[in-house]
Amino acid sequence: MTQLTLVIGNKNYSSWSLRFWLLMKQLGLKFNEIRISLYNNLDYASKIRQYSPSGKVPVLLHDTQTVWDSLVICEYLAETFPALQCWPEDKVARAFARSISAEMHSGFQNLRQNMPMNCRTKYPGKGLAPGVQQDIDRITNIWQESRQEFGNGGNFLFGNFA
Ligand SMILES: N[C@@H](CCC(=O)N[C@@H](CS)C(=O)NCC(=O)O)C(=O)O
Repeated sequence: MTQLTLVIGNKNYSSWSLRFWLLMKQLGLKFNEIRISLYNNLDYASKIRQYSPSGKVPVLLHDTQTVWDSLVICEYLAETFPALQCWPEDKVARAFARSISAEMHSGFQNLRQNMPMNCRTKYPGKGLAPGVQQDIDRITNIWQESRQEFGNGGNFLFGNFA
């Protein structure tokens, strides 16, 4: 019997955390959740370090294995549970999905810095610093292209979720 635990921050403020919680829920995986409240107390960093060598969340604990950094967690889940289809089945769609995921993982710094996530509220126009609109335009473009090229089979960017 394998034990999966996802260590995350606050789902409202940490998009890194929310993404993996959503993915694992959507895949129907049974997992424990350890939630660490980020930034609002002094010892959150040492709590994260109990689980994460990088000092960042998300972290996946699978039996004795520790897996950190979003894209690697995604690849690990895909390898460990191949029947769940973490990535699109079609090779061309899969390459596109991996490309935009990597682009998201390493990019959009202007947007990240100036418009941090907070799902509970709206601040229209706040944080529209130089470069932010270009990031937003690129994301819109990614979504449109994904839907147009690969979205026929369902309502997600690549059609059906899995
Ligand atoms: N490259 C990492 C980045 C993760 C990341 O930046 N996580 C933030 C969550 S908002 C974090 O752990 N911040 C805590 C800190 O920097 O002290 C990944 O892809 O998982």
